[in-house]
Amino acid sequence: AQIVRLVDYRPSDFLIDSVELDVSLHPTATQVRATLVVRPNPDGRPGAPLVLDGDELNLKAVALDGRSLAEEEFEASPQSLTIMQPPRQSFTLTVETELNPTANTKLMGLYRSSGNYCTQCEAEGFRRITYFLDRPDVLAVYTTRIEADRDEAPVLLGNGNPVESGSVEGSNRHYAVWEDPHPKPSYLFALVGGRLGRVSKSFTTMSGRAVELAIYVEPGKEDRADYALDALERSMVWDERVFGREYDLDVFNIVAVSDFNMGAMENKGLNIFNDKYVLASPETATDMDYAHIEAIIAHEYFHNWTGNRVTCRDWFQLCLKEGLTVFRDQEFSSDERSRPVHRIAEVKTLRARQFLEDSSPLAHPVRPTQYREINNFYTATVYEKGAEIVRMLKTIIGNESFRRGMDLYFERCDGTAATVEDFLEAFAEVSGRSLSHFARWYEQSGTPRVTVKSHYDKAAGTYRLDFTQSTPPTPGQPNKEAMAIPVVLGLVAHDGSSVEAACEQVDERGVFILDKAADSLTFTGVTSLPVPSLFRGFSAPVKVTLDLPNEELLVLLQHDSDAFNRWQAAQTVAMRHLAALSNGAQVSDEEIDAFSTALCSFMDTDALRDPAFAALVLTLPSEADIAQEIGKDVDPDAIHRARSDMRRRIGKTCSAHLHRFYEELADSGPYSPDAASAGRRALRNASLDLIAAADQAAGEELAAAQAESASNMTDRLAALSVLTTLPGAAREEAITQFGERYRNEPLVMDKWFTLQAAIPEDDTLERVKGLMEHQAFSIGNPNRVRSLIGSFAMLNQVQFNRIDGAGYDFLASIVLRADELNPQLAARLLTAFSTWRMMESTRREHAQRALWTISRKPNLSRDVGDIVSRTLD
Ligand code: DPP
Ligand code: ZN
Repeated sequence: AQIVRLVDYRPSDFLIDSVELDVSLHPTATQVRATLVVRPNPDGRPGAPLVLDGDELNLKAVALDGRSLAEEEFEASPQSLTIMQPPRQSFTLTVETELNPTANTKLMGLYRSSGNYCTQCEAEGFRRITYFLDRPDVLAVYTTRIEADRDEAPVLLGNGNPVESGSVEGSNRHYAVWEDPHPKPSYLFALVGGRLGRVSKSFTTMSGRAVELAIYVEPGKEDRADYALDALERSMVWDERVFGREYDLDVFNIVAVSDFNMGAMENKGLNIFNDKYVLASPETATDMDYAHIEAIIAHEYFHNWTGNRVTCRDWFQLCLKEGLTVFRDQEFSSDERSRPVHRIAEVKTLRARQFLEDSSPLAHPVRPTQYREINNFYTATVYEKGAEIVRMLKTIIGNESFRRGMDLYFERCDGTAATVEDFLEAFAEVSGRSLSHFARWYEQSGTPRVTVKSHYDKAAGTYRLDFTQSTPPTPGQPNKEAMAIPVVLGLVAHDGSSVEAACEQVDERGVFILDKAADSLTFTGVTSLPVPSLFRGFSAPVKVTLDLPNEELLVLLQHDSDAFNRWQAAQTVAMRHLAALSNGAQVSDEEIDAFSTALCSFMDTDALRDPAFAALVLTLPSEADIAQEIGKDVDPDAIHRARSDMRRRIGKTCSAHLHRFYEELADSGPYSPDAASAGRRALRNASLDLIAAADQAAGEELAAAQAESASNMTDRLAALSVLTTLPGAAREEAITQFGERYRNEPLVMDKWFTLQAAIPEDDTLERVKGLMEHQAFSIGNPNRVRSLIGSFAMLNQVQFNRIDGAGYDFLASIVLRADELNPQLAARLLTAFSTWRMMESTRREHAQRALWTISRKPNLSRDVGDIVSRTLD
């Protein structure tokens, strides 16, 4: 397949100023007439032919300035339409295509979900609707007329503002016309037609304009959209307050659909969401679901400025909108909830997904330099590491310069298709700093490793920290250069007081920029041995190796003023024990006891002050985290045993505390999804998990009772999750009951699939195969497939990586089956193999064989072909 390269970018030879789309919806024969006003681009090649992109299109007619084109004047295939000698000035091209939305299982372009019509155009889906210059640097204003059967689609929605609607004479059809005055790239186009319920609310912007906000959902589920609507309003207020950004249309519509490849899509004025990220009620959604809904509603809304008003020049710049918008939604969630708790959650995700990707054969720069299939670059690296870069930039230049830089970026780039260089230039200008070294974060892939050694000279009163950094080789980048790494740091005394010591290279905010391969900091006036607290708030996306003994790290758990590093200290000590146990080393009872005792005293003094934080401290690194830490010749069974063993030992030592929390934090009053209430539930359920690890009988009794009597989904699911770790009749009974109770709630059945797929026992693979026959499962629905198959492959370390290779063979067969329907979904599942080189040799061989089987299949999609070849490389 063809490779697209950043260095080959050149401006389009033509521009399209306006688009009039007339779409007449029909289940199998939708008619589309596109009227494009086209002109040669002054920056393009003069006299070039006009080559429009298509994808599986069926051309019905083509006319230029109203005249039907003769056969020799154009060339058409399902994949493109070429006008050989277009006029040298502005002209009108009219193209008619016919689509079959019912047969569109790729969920790209125009398709049907539960009978409703909807679209997905990012990245290259608009070319599945009509022939077009389907690239983000071609910005046009759009008018859309949508016509449909009144019974089939009483609701008709488009981008922008509604301008007209009415009946089609002499038929049961009706139409609506939508006008979007803001020039936009084709990937932001959307339309919806269907039977939908609606909730709405009016919002007044900072300059006093009225905007009608509405969310459309499956009829009967309107009350489950209230939380999303509230989150939308809070997002709008926040973006005005924090970034001075106001909304710019008369309406803002969100539609929830049940078949969707991504989380959601920021189409101008008409966001389309995976219903998983809209619908919530206490009975069907967990605290985590509520948090995700809030974050994704905010994310898509924030795209209105970072992505839509300022869009991307080409797809290599994807991080320009995604990294920045993730940063913005993270800041929003931090302001709405608890900042340290949210920061820890962000970092856990970053490590679990992005660090993993960065150490795998799929590693790539935040701004890739080439791709075969752009859909495969909607990755944790582009999104999450992209957000970390923006956060580091803010740390380096300071809050005030950061805000001024954002203002300048908006002012300068509004209405344009911009690049990462345009973005950095705004900050360099307002701060007066060169960002050319910093820009390497966009170019160099791999996670830097920073090693720190400490030296205390009591007689001289000096304390020295020696830093070294290195980044391992990644595909296409054998040699690495030093990065500009902001280290936010402080010194903590053993009694908990903070040490005031001077060091020239550390500014008054505690920021030191490590921009060489090696550097040292010397603090003077240090009268007793301090404990260094480094990378406070996780100030850079790096892996840190510290020479501190466990006892000193545990001083930080107790005393650091930085909550992130308190949590990190406990994680680091736990990880040392877990890695040692997994590698077959003996860890003495005294050592584990020292850790457990530190947890107990933390629980005594602090846990109830911030239960959400305490729940995070009590949760050990996951099996996948431990595998990543070990890095090679991984034996997932040994890791599983080690983690179970450590949970059991902590559960025993801390038993009294855990039981006390379990009782004191019992459910009181009606459910509320707010962060404080969610935190209490999180701590109580984390306690239950450790109780069960230490005492199966006690755990089973409590969990079975909770699964039965819980008044909300968070507690019910947590109880069932604990039960899944305890084989036996009680578990099977609880699983059956849950499945019966929620059989008509697809999003809850997803949770049921996930829990069962994650059971770390030998018969889980058979269970998963059996569940594929369940009436609630469907191979065509991405949420179902990800819940059952994706969870098995990504969450169940021991069973996916079975020593007999059956887990790999199973995933390979599903990938091939899914690829025939939905390549994006298949490619996503396939990324579960990206850890294969880390495994010990027997598993490695099985995985390689399964990957070969996939790669040899004829007619693989470009999506799967690209991932499988990079994974094997
Ligand atoms: N809809 C996806 C997102 O918002 C891609 N733009 O991240
Ligand atoms: Zn996004």
